[in-house]
Formats: sequence, C-alpha cells, structure tokens
Amino acid sequence: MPRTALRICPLCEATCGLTLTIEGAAVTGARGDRDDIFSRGFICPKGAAFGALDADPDRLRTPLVRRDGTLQEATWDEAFDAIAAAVPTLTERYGPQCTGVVLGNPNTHTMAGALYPPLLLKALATRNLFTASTLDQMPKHVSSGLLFGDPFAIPVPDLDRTDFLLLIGANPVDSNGSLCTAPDFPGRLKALRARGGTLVVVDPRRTRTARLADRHLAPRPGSDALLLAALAHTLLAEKLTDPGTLLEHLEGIGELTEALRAFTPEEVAPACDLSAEEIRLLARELAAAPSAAVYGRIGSCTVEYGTLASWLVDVLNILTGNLDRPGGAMFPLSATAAAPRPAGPGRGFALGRWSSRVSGHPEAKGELPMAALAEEIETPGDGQIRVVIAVAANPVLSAPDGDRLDRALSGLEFMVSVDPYLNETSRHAHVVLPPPPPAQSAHFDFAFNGFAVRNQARYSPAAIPLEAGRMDECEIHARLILAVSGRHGADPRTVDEAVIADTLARAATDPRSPRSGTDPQSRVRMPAGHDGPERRLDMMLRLGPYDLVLEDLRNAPHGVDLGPLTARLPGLLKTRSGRIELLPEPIAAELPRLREALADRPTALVLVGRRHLRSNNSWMHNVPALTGGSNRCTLQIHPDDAGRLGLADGGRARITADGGSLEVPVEVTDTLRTGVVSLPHGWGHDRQGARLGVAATVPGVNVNQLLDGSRLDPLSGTAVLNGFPVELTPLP
Ligand SMILES: Nc1nc2c(c(=O)[nH]1)N[C@H]1C(S)=C(S)[C@@H](COP(=O)(O)OP(=O)(O)OC[C@H]3O[C@@H](n4cnc5c(=O)[nH]c(N)nc54)[C@H](O)[C@@H]3O)O[C@H]1N2
Ligand SMILES: Nc1nc2c(c(=O)[nH]1)N[C@H]1C(S)=C(S)[C@@H](COP(=O)(O)OP(=O)(O)OC[C@H]3O[C@@H](n4cnc5c(=O)[nH]c(N)nc54)[C@H](O)[C@@H]3O)O[C@H]1N2
Ligand code: SF4
Ligand SMILES: [Mo]
Repeated sequence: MPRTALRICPLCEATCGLTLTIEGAAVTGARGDRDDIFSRGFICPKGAAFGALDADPDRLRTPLVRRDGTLQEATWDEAFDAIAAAVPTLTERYGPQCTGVVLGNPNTHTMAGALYPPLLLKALATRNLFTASTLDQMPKHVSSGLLFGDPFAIPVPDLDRTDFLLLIGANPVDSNGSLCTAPDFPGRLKALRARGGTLVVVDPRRTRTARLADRHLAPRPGSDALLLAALAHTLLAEKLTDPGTLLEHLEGIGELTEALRAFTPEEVAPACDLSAEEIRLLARELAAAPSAAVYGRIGSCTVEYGTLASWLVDVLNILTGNLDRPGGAMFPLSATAAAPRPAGPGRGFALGRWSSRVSGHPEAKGELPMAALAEEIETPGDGQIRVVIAVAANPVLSAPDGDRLDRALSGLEFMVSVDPYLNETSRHAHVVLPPPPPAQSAHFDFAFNGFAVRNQARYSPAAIPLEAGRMDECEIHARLILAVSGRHGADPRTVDEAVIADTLARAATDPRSPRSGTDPQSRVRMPAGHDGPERRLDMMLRLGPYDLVLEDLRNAPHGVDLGPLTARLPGLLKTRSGRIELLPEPIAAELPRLREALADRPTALVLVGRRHLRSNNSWMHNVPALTGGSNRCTLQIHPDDAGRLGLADGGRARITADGGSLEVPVEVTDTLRTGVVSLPHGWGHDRQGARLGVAATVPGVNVNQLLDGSRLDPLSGTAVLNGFPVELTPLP
C-alpha cells in the first residue's frame, strides 16, 4: 500500500512543502503540499522529480577509499580509519594551515551543512576556507556587513505587499528565487501586477521574468553599479529622498551625496548603454511608489563591481525610506535566530583581517576566494594546502579554470569529499563519504528561513528510514570532525552535546541575551530530540525569538506560520556606531574605480550565464526527467551578432576568452541584447573517472574554462562570472 510523507524540498531556495508518495522504501511520486503554510501546493519540475533524483542509480551507496590509486567500495569504519590515519599526521607534519575546507551550495540545503562545518573548521584550526559564496552572494554579505554590521542582515523584498519591485540581475521565474525565499515566486510576481503594482526588470536578457514585467531595461552587463549610482544620485539631486523614520539611524548621508555627485544619469548612460531619460524616469518612479523594493541577485553580484552594486541596492532602499517597512525591503526573523537584543553599538564588520598566501587576497567573512584555491594548492611554501576536505562542492565545474583545479586536486596528499556522487571533483578524493538521498534525511531550513518573505518554521523528519548500510549526513560530519582531530572512535553524539553545553552556558551568562540568567531548570534550557541534530535544533528554537520547541513543529507538519515580516531596526544593527553606516570606508575607497568605469563603452561581445528551470548548478544533469528539451548547453547569440559573425542557428563556434577556448553549439535568439552572448554553467561532464552515466551522454562544455580566475570583485573576492569579453569564430 503506498503511503505519503511530507518533506520540504531541498532542491532550491524556495523550500516548497512536498507530499511524497512512498511505496516500500522508494519515493514514487511528489506533489505540492496544498496545506503547507508557506508554499500552498506550489511545485516545480525539479520538485516533481524528487523521486527520480532520490533513486538515481549513480548515487553512491557505500563510502569509497583509494587503494593502490583507485577508489574502491569500503565500509564506514574503513573510511573513517583512513581519514584518522592521514589527516592528524599531515597537520602535525605541516601545521594546521596545510588543510583547506571547500564548502559547496547544497550545504545550505541540509541540516548537516548548517550545523557542522563551523565545528570542522574549528577542529582543523585552518583559515583556508573556500565556499560557493565567492562564486555567488559574497558581495551582498560584505555590503550588509559594512552597512548594518552583520553580513547576514540581508533584507528581502516584501514581495506580497510591495507596490513596486525593481529586480536587478535576477531571473526568479527560472531560479525560483535566491536570497529571497518565496515559494511560487512567479505567482507572487503576477499577484503584484494584479494588485496594480509595478515590476521593472534589469537584465541583458529578455528572461521569462522580464516578460512578466511592466518594463525591461537591458543594460550593458557589468554596468549595474553605475546605473544604481545614477538612480541614487537622482534621488539626492532632485530631493526625492524620504528616509522617514530611518533618518535617526543613518550616518553619513552628506558624505554619500558628495561621493555620488559624479554619477549623473547623463554621465552613466553611455557606459550602461541606456538613455539618461529612462534612468531619471526610473528614479522618479521608485521615489513616487507608495512602497518599493530594490533587489539584486547573481547578475548584480558576480560582476566586476559586485559589492558596490549590492551596496547601492540597499542605499536605494534606504534613501526611499523603504528599508525595514512593509512593502519595502525587510529583515526576516527566523525561528532559530538569536532572540532580538536591545539596540546599541556592536562590534562592526572588518574585511581583510588576513590575506591569502599566494596573491594576498583579503579575507571576507572568514573566507578566501574560491578562484584562488588552485594556486593555494599548487604554490609550494609555508602554508601550502596539502589536504582538502570538500563538502557538497564541485568547484572543478563551478569555479574559474577547472582544468587547473583538476590538476591541483590530483596533486593533494589527501582529500575527502562528502558527496553523493563520484563527479568531476570528488573523483580526486582519497575518501568519499556519501550522504543518503534526501528522503532518508530530516530537514530544517536553518539558512533560508532567514531570507524568507514570511516568517515561518517547518520541520520534516526523514520520510523513509535509513537504508541498511547508510549513514545520516549529520553523523558523517560528526565522525569526520572526530577523525580529523585525533578523537577518532569517540561517540559522535559528544560533538553535539559539547555544542549544546557551550551554547547554553554562553546564553545564560551573556548580559545582552534576553535569555541570560534563565535558571537551569527552565524549559529554555532543556533541549529534547531523538538525536544530536534534533537536540541542537530544539535548543536553537528554545533560545530563539518565538519561544518554540521542536515538539511544536512536530505537531504542525504543514508548518507554523509566524506572520508577515516586521520592523527590526535599530535592534539588528551591529555597527560600531550602532547606526546604518551609509558610506563605509572600504566602499568610499572603491568609488574612484567606479568613476573610471564611466568611460567604459559596450565592447564587441561579452558573456553572461543563464539558469534553466529543470537544472541546478552542476549536479542535476544525471536525471533523465530533468534533461533534454530546452535544457541544453548552447551559446545563445542575438541574430544581428550571429549575422555579423557568420554564425547560424545549430552551427558551431569557437569561443575564446582570457582563460581558454571552447567549441560550442550556437543558438540564435533575440532574447539577448546585441553584444551579449550566454552560456550556462555546470556543464562539462566529460572527465574520466566520474560516475555520472546520464550526464556523460550529453556532457556540454564548462563555461568556467573561459576564465583564469584573475577577474574578481576586489572587496568580496567574488569571481567575475558575468560580463567578461569573449571572441567568437565560426567552425565548419
Ligand atoms: N559561470 C558560472 N559559474 C557559476 C555560477 C554562474 O552563475 N555562472 N553560479 C555559481 C553559484 S551561484 C554557485 S552556488 C556555485 C555552486 O558551486 P558548487 O556548490 O561547487 O556546485 P554544485 O553544482 O551546487 O555542486 C554541489 C555538489 O554537492 C553535491 N550534493 C548534492 N546534494 C548533496 C547533499 O545532500 N549532501 C552533500 N554532502 N552533497 C550534495 C553534488 O553532488 C555536487 O557535487 O556555482 C557557481 N558557478
Ligand atoms: N533552476 C535553477 N534554479 C536555481 C539554480 C539553478 O542552477 N537552476 N541555482 C540556484 C543558485 S545556486 C542560485 S545562486 C540562484 C540564482 O538565482 P538568480 O540570480 O535569480 O538566477 P540567474 O538565472 O543566475 O539570474 C541572473 C540573471 O542576471 C542576468 N545578468 C547577467 N549579467 C548581468 C549584469 O551584468 N547585469 C544585470 N542586471 N543582469 C545580468 C542574467 O542574464 C540572468 O538572467 O538560483 C538558484 N536556483
Ligand atoms: S521551486 Fe525549488 S523548492 Fe520548490 S519544488 Fe521546485 S526545486 Fe523544490
Ligand atoms: Mo548560488
């Protein structure tokens, strides 16, 4: 008899509630859970393929251990024995900085990825942390750190109440949203239009999102910081600013006005390839809207001035008085966040507290640029990385110059991958530790609830019991931490219990914590749960702002609605001044570089990426239900450019940039503006030694091979993945 079970979908940031159909130990169907308090039945093709993804025969079932040069199936004990025999010896020999930790995107989609990596870093005592953030949203963390003193204080558009939404470099109709968790993002955009609101999309491609908009601007890629600076300039020059109650929390508005003086619409227009009139009009509309939110994503982050653009997005929200008010850009408050504290000065946010060894890149939020990982492994000397622990990461395809990283990883003395697949990256590991498929894992969105357009909390216990021979990913992480730190064989629960004891002790004695002084017998201090991760979740809920316990979530399988977003200023500010620092010093120091960019003009051809609804970065090309159709690795080009270059639809071309060249199939389409071509990322599944049977049949090419890793947004260390120059030649 089939049964059903609820499971939050971990396949993108929308966190839809799914109803899984389960027969025996297999997921045979998935539909949207109509009673889910947040997603209300929405599902996309990826969620619908949950069962196929769960059952992918290429998923590893047992650990792999390298013996005589080849990866062979092994028991869990053998795998952790191998790690315990290697890592402590190497760190003793070379010092703790010989280890590097690489964290990929799915860590934000698992409980294990939220709870254990900080402990792993502490156990290794290394500063060599590389994550997908420096291929993604690090500019936003840096701008929030500088403006608000907290890199995680990222405001989200109050989608369901706003009157005006300006989307910059985001395509939520295909991506389903990012740094803005909103199941059925497309439906919410349509609802905005239906209630008389306005949607403006800024994107060099006429995306499916742009097609929903009232207005679509298609500027030259990489020019958003200039456009946003001109919008802010216009608000200030035309006295259209209205910060309202924010004013008392602002520092530096006079300095900001001065710093943006050069960025008039007339000055930026040629560099953006827009008209000064349309820029002025947009500024006036933004100011006139009863409520408005500006939101930027990948196309505003992984570009040359990513941190400046991310900062200006919130400068606009502040100047128009839309930050922290309903219908504007608001700060969510998740159920596992620390309970709000009284306002006051904080510790502030510092950049560049240390630098990378080889190129001297400043750290940001404790991370070094992923684009610098290969050189840190390859370059001999004190502090050379010789051991890599990669968790849910495939940088060989996701980061610039995968061929170089490929060579670098193959020269490591030891590598561990926690990954369900033997893929382009994990094939270099000495030990691969495979987590179970999602249906066998419990789920709670520690990360995405903090970016959700409505405050809510939902918990999914594992839908299917762990298959024999499987190990829960939380236990894998706990055992890994023990194995690398000389505590191999200890009970993995001790890892969680140490965190619980430590956190409760700190909460009780922290004078600014609203939970300080609670007596040891109070309900706040008595976490419960079936295992370590559940107990930690329960503890965080108890210490959190809503006075919830895990049992409350168990009793509400479709979720607990915690209401619309509410104002959080000034309590959340952690700057040294205790105010919003509008023109932080590192930003001011970057503005001269942006002034020089006023002289930039459209060049012959630049490349941008794109995402396909039925795909996700590098790891979903192995599921037949999600492949084929329009989900192809083609080079899209405007008909005018194709004609000029002698390229035909369905033909082939050679594309060349700084880092290398590739042969690509050509797709002619007028959805791009002229001067811009688009190639998606996550492809290039043609390397030996991977075990991705379906993906290998249609491998595509790795767009990141066009990059050499030297183009970075300097403040955040984020790779420039969009808007770099390329050349094209036809192939017979
Ligand atoms: N050119 C270009 N490059 C890009 C981008 C772009 O837009 N253009 N986008 C960038 C962005 S935004 C990102 S986030 C990065 C992503 O970069 P990565 O995180 O390196 O890439 P993913 O493809 O998400 O790979 C995730 C890995 O996690 C594994 N995995 C899947 N599920 C689980 C799980 O439950 N547990 C564990 N332990 N592992 C799991 C997969 O098998 C895969 O190996 O790529 C970046 N690269
Ligand atoms: N289906 C699907 N969903 C996903 C993913 C996926 O791979 N597939 N990946 C997930 C991840 S890891 C992330 S980070 C999110 C990303 O979520 P989004 O940011 O919404 O996704 P993208 O499709 O990368 O949208 C970026 C847009 O920026 C445009 N762009 C490029 N350069 C510029 C520029 O210089 N200026 C402007 N204004 N626009 C520019 C591109 O044309 C593109 O349409 O999506 C997540 N969801
Ligand atoms: S939109 Fe995202 S969370 Fe929702 S079903 Fe699709 S992949 Fe899953
Ligand atoms: Mo991402």
